[in-house]
Amino acid sequence: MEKTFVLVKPDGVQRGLIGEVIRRLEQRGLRLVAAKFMQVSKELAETHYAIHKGKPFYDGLIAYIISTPVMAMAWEGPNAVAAVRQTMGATRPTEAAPGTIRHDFGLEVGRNLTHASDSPENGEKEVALWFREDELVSWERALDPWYFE
Ligand code: DAT
Ligand code: MG
Repeated sequence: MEKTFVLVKPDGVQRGLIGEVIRRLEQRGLRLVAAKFMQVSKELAETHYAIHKGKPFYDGLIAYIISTPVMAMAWEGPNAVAAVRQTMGATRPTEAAPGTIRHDFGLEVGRNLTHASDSPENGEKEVALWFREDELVSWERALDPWYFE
């Protein structure tokens, strides 16, 4: 089953939106695999965002992500990566479609509330970066056949 990594970033946590993000992903039919409320270390933040190193927004991005706790999660389902990216909306809240989290709750790219993996490969990589193998729960939901064909 395809897995994707999701963060409720510090602004989402501070604004009390952890439940809203989880609600939307559950409602969509995705299955929770792991969750951890945590303070991010600078080292983990830099590894997670290594691809953006050197960009003008990089230092601000790292400072933001380590500023206060985050909710880190792994979710799975058919096309989990694409489905979750769609639920989050475009990176810039003003470009995100109405009905997406970034549209419905956000204004600025540097306060866009959530992270979600952008490809199945990065989903695997990011889940492995943020969670130990024994933190991932493999389970079946009674309603799975009504979400997964
Ligand atoms: P996404 O989070 O949609 O995958 P990304 O990987 O391109 O977007 O960038 C990671 C984060 O960095 C993004 O959520 C917010 C921040 N960011 C990206 N582009 C930015 C910009 N031009 N100015 C400020 N922050 C930016
Ligand atoms: Mg990204």
